Amino acid sequence: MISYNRKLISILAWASFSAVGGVCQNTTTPASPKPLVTDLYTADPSAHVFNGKIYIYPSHDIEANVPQDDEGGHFDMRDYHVYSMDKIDGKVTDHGVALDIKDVPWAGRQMWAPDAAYKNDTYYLYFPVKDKQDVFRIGVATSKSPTGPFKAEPAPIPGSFSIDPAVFTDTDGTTYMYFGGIWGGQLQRWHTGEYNASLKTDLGKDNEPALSAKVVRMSNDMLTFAEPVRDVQILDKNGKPLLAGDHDRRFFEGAWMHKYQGRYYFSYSTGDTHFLAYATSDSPYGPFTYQGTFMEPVTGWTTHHSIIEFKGRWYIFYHDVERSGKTHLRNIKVWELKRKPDGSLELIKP
Ligand code: FUB
Repeated sequence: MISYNRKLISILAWASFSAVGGVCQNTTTPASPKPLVTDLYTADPSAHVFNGKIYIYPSHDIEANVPQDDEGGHFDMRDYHVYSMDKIDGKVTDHGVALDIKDVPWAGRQMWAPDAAYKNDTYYLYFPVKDKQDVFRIGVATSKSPTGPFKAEPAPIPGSFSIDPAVFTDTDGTTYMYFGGIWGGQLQRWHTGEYNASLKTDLGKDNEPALSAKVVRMSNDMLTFAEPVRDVQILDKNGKPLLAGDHDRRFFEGAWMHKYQGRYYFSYSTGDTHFLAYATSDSPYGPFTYQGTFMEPVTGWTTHHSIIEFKGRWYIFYHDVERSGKTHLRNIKVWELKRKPDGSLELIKP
């Protein structure tokens, strides 16, 4: 019920925002956050700066006529497009289909939120998709161009599971993958290390530590994990792990990592409470200390973002459902991310 009230407030706030035509923040962001793509539905935008240009790797939402359920069956996507922008309020170029599910030999259904990385003179596209047994795995595909087309490896990354890969290369050149998502993202099904298909949402143990996102160092070839995956532990200010029942703060899905002035910022969606939250650490492995919400709910159920620095300013790419009003037909947007002098993130009220 709490979550429905919040969504209602968010929708009313959004309606009044739209009615007055939005607000003007400054000259480097658009006058109001408009959908960046209007001919397709796009979501989960992972943005990167490669060779001085912004590239966006989103999900490509489609109307597949699958009924909505708590496991996200209605998100039945089948390919990826890559987009580029020379500047933040500039033209958005669609580079066409970068990877199609029919070209991933092990894939079954549901191509969800991807991410990309550059190393070894190669671009890597990381993507979660259910295998033919309906278990989410993370695949990797390569290209010599940031816009693809990408060629998928013949099998998922060994030892990978769940969804929402976010790949971060540290200032020392080491690359890490953060991943995971509960409920439809299946993270809870792996909590013993073995897959248990009967766990549909979470573990139902509200007073125990929340399920954690995962982090793993990538091998130099970027195609495999270099070590066993670890938990991304999020602690409160007293050093206690966030609890599973703490739906306003605990990790749900949509991890992202960025580094600012030597600190690691782990940001994520709280899922059923629809916030974007963040936690910080001195290490890419954590433990991370919870810092707060930095974006209030958008329209639509899901909340998924990425954060980049471009020409000395920071931006958040995210999605809402302005164009369709439907949870599974989303549109990506960009907005400036502001910080307080101590590095903490200012709250965005969409
Ligand atoms: O796009 C499908 C799923 O919805 C993503 O993987 C989640 O992060 C949520 O945005």
